[in-house]
Amino acid sequence: MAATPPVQRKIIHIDCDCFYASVEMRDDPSLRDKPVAVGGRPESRGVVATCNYAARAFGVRSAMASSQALKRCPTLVLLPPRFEVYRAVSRQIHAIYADYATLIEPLSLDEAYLDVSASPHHQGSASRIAAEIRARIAAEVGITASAGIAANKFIAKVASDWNKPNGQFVVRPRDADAFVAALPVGKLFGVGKVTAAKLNELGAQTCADLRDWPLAKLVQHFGRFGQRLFELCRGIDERPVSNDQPRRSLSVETTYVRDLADLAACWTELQALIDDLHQRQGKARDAGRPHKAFVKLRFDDFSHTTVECISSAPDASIWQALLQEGWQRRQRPVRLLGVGFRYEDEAPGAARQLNLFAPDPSEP
Ligand code: DCP
Ligand code: MG
Repeated sequence: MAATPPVQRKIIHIDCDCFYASVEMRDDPSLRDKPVAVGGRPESRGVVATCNYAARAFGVRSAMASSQALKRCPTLVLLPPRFEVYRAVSRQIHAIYADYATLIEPLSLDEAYLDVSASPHHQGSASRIAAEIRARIAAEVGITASAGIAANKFIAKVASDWNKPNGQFVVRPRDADAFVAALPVGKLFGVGKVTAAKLNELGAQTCADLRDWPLAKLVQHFGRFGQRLFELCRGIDERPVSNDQPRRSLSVETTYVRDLADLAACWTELQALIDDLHQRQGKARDAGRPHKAFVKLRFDDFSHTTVECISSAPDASIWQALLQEGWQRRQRPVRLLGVGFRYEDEAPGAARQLNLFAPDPSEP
């Protein structure tokens, strides 16, 4: 007999505020009132990994070229990343989470879902549990975190951004319907920029707009994902909090100090990346058989493109064809190349890290 799920779940999504930058401000309090970013140097074509909220006020953002960030904010303090320190801090935070829930799904170094439906703490009040976790992170680790509390993962994740930084937001079950109705479609889990633009073009700006669409129309435009959209725009998300999720993608990429001038130069570099990818695939015990292979290119004008095909064991000719097609699309010098595999059932934009706490060979 299948187990019946609890009537009402209590999920906390918790996410540290400007994580790498917070750790840097903790370790050097003189940075607190300055705009701070962590990332690569502009001379070596570095990008911003993250920045504090003072820097965000100048328009600095994650993944922006550092040169661009310094243009927007000339007083920006740009620090090199210290990944070992961030990993140690992450371990401390995840140990605190473990005091409050047995069902924990880590999403990244600074982010996790906790299912506290059966928690004995604070008479089961998820809001009070979240507040206590955040207070302990502040006191014991020295950085701040924000939390969202709701009956499912999708709403909890959106809610954790609501009172960020250093805040929390509860969406009670009776308020969930109105909360979701007002959300722009881009907030839906799995809806990236491209899908959001397509939905907007088709006339849906908010989840309320999308609710007017019959299921058949959603499936017609978005295939299998249409069914998910139908549920999500109504606030329905039954995904369990799971600490044992299958891998969805594996990739390696490199930004080159000097642009790769032509297709031949790209192919030489791509072969090294493919070797690296195969090595990582060998080490990733949770990686099954890939479903698709992809090649990603970023050009000197920062435009980028990804080409993929269905293949579980691509040989050199397949990789070469993918590269060639990507290159043909712009025919410009290339600053970044990436290769990767996708596995079945990948939710868009949901790439998982290889292992949260292992050294990541793709890091600079
Ligand atoms: N990160 C990165 N490159 C990105 C995005 C993030 O290297 N494009 C790193 C740096 C971040 C950390 O991951 O500190 C956590 O990512 P988040 O998306 O949670 O961003 P932050 O914690 O920095 O900021 P926020 O306060 O918005 O959560
Ligand atoms: Mg964060």
